[in-house]
Amino acid sequence: MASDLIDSLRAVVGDVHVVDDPQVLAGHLTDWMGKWHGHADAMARPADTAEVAAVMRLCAQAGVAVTAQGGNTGLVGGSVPLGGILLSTSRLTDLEPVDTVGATVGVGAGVTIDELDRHARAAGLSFGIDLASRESATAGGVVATNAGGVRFIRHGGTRAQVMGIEAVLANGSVLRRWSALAKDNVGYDLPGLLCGSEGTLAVITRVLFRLTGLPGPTVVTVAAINRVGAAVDLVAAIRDAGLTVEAAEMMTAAGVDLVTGYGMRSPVATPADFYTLIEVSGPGDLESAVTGVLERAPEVVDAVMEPGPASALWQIRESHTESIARSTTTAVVKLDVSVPLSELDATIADLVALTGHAGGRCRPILFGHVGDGNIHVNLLDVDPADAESLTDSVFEVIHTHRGSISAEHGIGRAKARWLHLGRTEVDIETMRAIKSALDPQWRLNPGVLFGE
Ligand code: 2HG
Ligand code: ZN
Repeated sequence: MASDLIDSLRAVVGDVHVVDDPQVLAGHLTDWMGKWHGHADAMARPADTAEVAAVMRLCAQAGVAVTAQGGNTGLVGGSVPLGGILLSTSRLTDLEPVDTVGATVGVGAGVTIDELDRHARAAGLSFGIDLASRESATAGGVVATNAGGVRFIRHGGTRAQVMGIEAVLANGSVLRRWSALAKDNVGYDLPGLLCGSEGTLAVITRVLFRLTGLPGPTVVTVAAINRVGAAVDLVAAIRDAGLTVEAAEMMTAAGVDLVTGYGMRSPVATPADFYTLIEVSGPGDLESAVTGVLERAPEVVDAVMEPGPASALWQIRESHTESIARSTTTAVVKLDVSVPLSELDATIADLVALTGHAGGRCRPILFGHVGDGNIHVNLLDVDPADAESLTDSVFEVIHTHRGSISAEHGIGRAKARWLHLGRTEVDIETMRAIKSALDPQWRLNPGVLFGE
């Protein structure tokens, strides 16, 4: 790369904010699991949208690739650069005052989800997206990936929270759609398009989010069950009792065994094949109401209940990803899939048959957001030579059950090869046409979504 570009970047963002020291850069060239590796000539840390625009103009003139990186907590290699300039959003951290009447807030792309939620809570509101990586994942990152998380069942995904976006296009133009109006139906939904575009269409610099009310007191229950569909029935029974389901998760015996090995407690005394964690809010005596539902549920083998949301029961569920990363002997194969709720039992049975009994090809740990039909298929100890064919087989099962190959993590680099399983030819051609229109040189986040 021309050292001229590096010099010009330094002139724009300041010397210390252009990092080309290989040792410092190294930490940004791999994901947190150490699974995806990349390279970049330098990392630029612009301070605001104007500086991002200047960086993008310089890279456009030089014909150099740009990959945006927030908390780098993604699970599909989407923020690991393949050459060019790594654009860090770490300095885009401003928080506008919360609009408590309209229930919105504008934030910089580099603000973490935890900071954003605390900011909203200080004003009596909350942010509808929550995920285990909340202290590192950023506003720009969750928007770029259209992240789901544990509150999807209650508030929908990130796209449902986005009212406006400020983003810099590949040529350096600033696109600003920033309307806090509840109704504003003028033309294409560009914020909706950029949400989930995984850094391939623009660099998101600021986001105007919709906020939600605080849920009030909640209880968290973990119920032991021997069929995943029993969790779906339990969610329905809780709703029938006039209560609100704030989250509905599932874990397996193997997953709970794994995390208890890393110091987590067992959720219930009676072992079972599956466990569902459900957080509930509602009026009146919540504990008695939930106890009543649990007692009437025919397939609940055992259950515990604690006040939420800070319950240690959540730690059992949320420590899965990290425990898996620590325990696997080879790069974990992570397949984040979804199926219709009616297909959950049959899908799990097929996945267990495929991964658990196929000659010990791997150690499967399944968990996820059962209320959304979202299963995180984690395959540990996979022989790297077997990873692709195992992935093919899992996706075949998902296809049979009318599911999606990516429920909430996106495509990134990990699933680009399988994009055709998730979308039709015309759909992919349309996406490519949009990519070419906004990024004619295909310089933004190379390798992601469409592959190399
Ligand atoms: C979660 O739900 C995340 O905890 C991570 O989406 C899932 O590690 C995974 O497979
Ligand atoms: Zn998840």
